Amino acid sequence: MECKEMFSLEGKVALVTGASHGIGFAIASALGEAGAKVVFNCHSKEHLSKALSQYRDEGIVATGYVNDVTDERQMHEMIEDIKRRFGAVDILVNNAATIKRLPMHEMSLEDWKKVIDTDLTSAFIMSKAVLPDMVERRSGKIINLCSMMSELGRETVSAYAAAKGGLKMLTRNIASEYGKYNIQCNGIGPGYIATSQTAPLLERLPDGKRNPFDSFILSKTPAGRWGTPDDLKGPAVFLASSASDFVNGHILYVDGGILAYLGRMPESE
Ligand code: GCO
Repeated sequence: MECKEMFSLEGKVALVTGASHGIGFAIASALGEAGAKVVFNCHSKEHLSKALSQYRDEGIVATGYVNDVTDERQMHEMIEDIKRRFGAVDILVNNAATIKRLPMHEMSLEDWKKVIDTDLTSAFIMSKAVLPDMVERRSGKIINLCSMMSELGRETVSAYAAAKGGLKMLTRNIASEYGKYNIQCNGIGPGYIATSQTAPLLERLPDGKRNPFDSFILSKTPAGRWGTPDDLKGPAVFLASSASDFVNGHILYVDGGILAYLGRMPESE
């Protein structure tokens, strides 16, 4: 198969959860630009209408749903509706996520469960819903949005790290259990990407000085910059396309080199 054809998603139905903005929006746009029919969901009508016009501005004819990614009934209804309108889902991107930054001993069980349900259980719900058709067709791609926190911990993100660590192993288990049906399940592990989710970490201090976390990430990233959602577009098309048909159970870290790097020495005083 020629390389150009290998990376084409023409004729494929791609569903990206939580894709009204940020990383999900960039990934869904990339899959659309590569030829896929883009379908996405989000949790509010406001986000939906804003996202649809932004997809239109990018020349992408996207179809959006407003629902709750942790509600199995709603997810099955959406998958069945997609199947009726466009055909079975060929590419599922489990991107929907939330984060709660609190010291663990201050985190409520409710906060913990909301993060685990949104970031991990939703991937189980969505993957379980699309797998029967993928098995029947002996073809399918599932991409799970993992994280630096699939490998590393840090203060205040216990629930998120547990969810993203679990998502890494769910990725490997789906790959192990369904690889024989020519279904590939891989993960994308973004580094520190400038989005609304990380905005608090980048916010300037009241005196205008650079946020210490911002400086810290720059010192830990060989690329010397934060990533942007566009940095994830190419890796997503790769994992969604035939170019990755023999890649399975792999977490592709798109992190500017953070996981490889001990960190830049502070300037001597
Ligand atoms: C944090 C950040 C990270 C990033 C991303 C890194 O609080 O440390 O939110 O979790 O969002 O997941 O891969």
